[in-house]
Amino acid sequence: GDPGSIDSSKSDAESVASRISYHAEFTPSFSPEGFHLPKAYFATAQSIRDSLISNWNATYDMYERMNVKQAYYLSMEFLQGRALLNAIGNLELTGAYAEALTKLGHKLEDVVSQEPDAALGNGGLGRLASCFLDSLATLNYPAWGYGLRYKYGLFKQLITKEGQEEVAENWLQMGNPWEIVRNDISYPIKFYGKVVTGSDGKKRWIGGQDIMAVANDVPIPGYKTKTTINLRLWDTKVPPSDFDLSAFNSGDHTKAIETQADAEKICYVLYPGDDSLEGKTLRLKQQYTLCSASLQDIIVRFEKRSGGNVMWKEFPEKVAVQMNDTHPTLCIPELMRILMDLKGISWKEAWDITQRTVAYTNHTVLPEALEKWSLELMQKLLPRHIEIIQMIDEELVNGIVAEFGKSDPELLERKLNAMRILENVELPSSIADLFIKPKDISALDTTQVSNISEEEEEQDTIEENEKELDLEPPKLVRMANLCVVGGHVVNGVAAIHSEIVKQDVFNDFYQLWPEKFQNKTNGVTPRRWIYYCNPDLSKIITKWTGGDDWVLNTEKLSQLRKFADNEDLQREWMSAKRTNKIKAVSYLKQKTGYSVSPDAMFDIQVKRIHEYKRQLLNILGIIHRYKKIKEMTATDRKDAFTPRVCIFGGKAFATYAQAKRIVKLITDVGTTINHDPDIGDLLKVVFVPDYNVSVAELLIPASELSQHISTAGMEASGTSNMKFSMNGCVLIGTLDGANVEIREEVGEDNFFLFGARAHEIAGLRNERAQGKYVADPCFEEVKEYVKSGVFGNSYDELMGSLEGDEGFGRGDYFLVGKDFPSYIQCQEKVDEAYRDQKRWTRMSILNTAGSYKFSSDRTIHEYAREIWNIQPLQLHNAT
Ligand code: DL6
Repeated sequence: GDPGSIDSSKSDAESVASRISYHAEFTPSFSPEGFHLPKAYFATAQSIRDSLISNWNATYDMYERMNVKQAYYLSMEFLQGRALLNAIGNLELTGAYAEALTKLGHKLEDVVSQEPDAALGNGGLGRLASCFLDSLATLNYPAWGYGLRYKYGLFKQLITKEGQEEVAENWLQMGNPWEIVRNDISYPIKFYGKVVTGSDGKKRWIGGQDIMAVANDVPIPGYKTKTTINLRLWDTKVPPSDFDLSAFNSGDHTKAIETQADAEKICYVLYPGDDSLEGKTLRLKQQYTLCSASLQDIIVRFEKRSGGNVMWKEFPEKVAVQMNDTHPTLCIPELMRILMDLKGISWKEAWDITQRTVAYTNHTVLPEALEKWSLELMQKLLPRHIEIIQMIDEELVNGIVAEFGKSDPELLERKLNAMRILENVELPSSIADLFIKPKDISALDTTQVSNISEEEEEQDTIEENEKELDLEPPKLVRMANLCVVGGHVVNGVAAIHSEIVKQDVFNDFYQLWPEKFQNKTNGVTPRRWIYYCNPDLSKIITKWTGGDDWVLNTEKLSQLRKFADNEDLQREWMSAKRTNKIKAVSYLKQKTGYSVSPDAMFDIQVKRIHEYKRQLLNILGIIHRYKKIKEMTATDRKDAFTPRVCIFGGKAFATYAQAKRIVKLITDVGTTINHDPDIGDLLKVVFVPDYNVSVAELLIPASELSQHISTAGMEASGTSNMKFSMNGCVLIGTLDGANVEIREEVGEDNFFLFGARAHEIAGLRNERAQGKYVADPCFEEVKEYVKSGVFGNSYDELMGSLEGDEGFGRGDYFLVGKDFPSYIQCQEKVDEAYRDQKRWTRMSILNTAGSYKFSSDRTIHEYAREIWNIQPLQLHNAT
């Protein structure tokens, strides 16, 4: 029979069991005998995939027939995690699947844990994209994601004696049951070559290297809805005709497969090392592949849906393109190129269409993370795009001159320097003439020139030439500026961050176009991040809020507030937390070898390792605690400190040496403390290797305290803070990113706040640089302790970074020392609060209750209404 349909003569579980058995037999990825766990996982996934495909088809068909406006979320990262539990849960088949698998000899949870994480991302930016897809599908918004299908993801992190080591993450090794290869959907992608002007005056980009991008679709099911949207991931291949058979037959096998490897390597890894020119070229090729393939696909769909009557100016009424950070910036010149060179549209109209179509989300204010590409490299790889970018820059320059006039050359120069897309590139001469400074004019004074001997003049010229050779600054393309200019909306990802975007990072643009700037505070999906990852807590929430509709309407969570002191709820709440802690205890034992006590407070910091996120502050705080414990008598210790298990997790970028040193310090401190017989259960420090979505799903429900302690103003939002709060974890943090809004919602009594404020940071750095800084004695002591080698090494570079600017010194740019005393004091308050378990449980409940604003459903409604202008469309209404 049809394996995709449920047989109504059988119970759901029987029907599911027969679908699973069908796939085990007829969609085999394994040898026929046996039904071991990996095979059970595959057959189970394939059985649910049938339902997803039929819903996907129905959803697509409806969009096609109704010709609705669709939003497209372009992102270099999607951190999807596992899909199986989410899919069967969203289709409301969890019970049937659990029963069916039991009949077949397995437990659902064992089958589910066979699935490798789809780790096509790095951190918050990629996980946000995945949460957005979940909300889009759940809320029935017509929208798709576009990304790249990396064969190896980022990397797998091993923790060894040396600290972090990276190995390839071969997540596709066993195949991927969730992807559907669309061999009929592929687009040509060109690199290099040159631009020629045809006799009709049209520009054509010819020659160079041609590859193909092939579509792989991952169905994204909404929760309790038939709507199933699409994540289309591009894979790169050579065009079929490009295999050099004659080279192969003549024995030059390497040459024959070279072109193939050159195309395929584009989709090998996320963020390949970019220190070399080759690395930079590969990254740019990745970005262009994503933009070009996705836009070609969107345009084909638009043309098809327009029937025979394509009205290009209506494109923005059918298409919204969201650029997730600057990685997809090339959408702007690519859309211009397609519209002008391939569709024959004028510059003016193409620019209007482009601007109305694309919008840009900024996810970082770190200057080093704002992408700039070498003009020379782009000119080589994408010659036509550079012409277009130069033209956009020229129009921008003219606009700035028109706006700020020519009367104040200094102001004009400042504006041009801040806002131009091209950096260190000459201005058109008509404008450059405005900036001849008095000094330059005197240099033109012929009477002076005539006083200089020819020899001296020659010498000067040589020096000038040398200066030019040595110091000529590189010509660059500023992608963020191009995004701001080319898009109709720029948004930040939390209220404080959006203010910084307006007042600082893009202030000149904000003054010119205030209406472009918006805030969209991030959110996370309550399905994955409460309902599926924390079933025990979910049952309690359902019971106390009177139904499970909180999963869709998180406002309902606020009803828990009135029961925060209720003893029954408190008992149930603590018991759920304990169950989750016990699960975490066995996971930690299995992954790290350390045994930790479920009676201790679980204190967690999991996120990418970065100096601004200040894992260093956390570990120095732990060292301070360790030292104090050691200095006390055994009885004093017990009274003074609350037992804690301090858990860290996160990847350091492979070439980020300082971050890797932080990982090393944490693991070394763990080795010392965890083996110290004086300490016992009073303090444990564990670093969980290879942190990913699935590890987060296990740790977050078990957490009691979590740390979000970035230098104020530097964390755009943070999203794990939201997940922790939802799961009844109390936060310790600075006033940064979404912490600010979380604290407002959960109440200041239920958030441990410390540290300098964002507006104080610049002043504090200045003071520090001028030596006007009073060192905190405890901080100095802790640094000396580390330097003395207690943890096996003196950590010169790491400790040096916290000191002046000599030697290893970096002047403590992230103000770890400045915030250290208030952090330690705040941690003392945490210890005290935890000792009163009633008080702590109340804080925990109030965190969950106050977290409802941070559902990505809320965020997606805001994007849909205020940026994309798309409407929800439910399948059964339309059919
Ligand atoms: O907006 C999602 C996420 C924020 O929550 C984090 O605060 C922020 O660090 C992260 N930004 C990036 C930027 N990377 N780049 N490029 O990952 O975005």
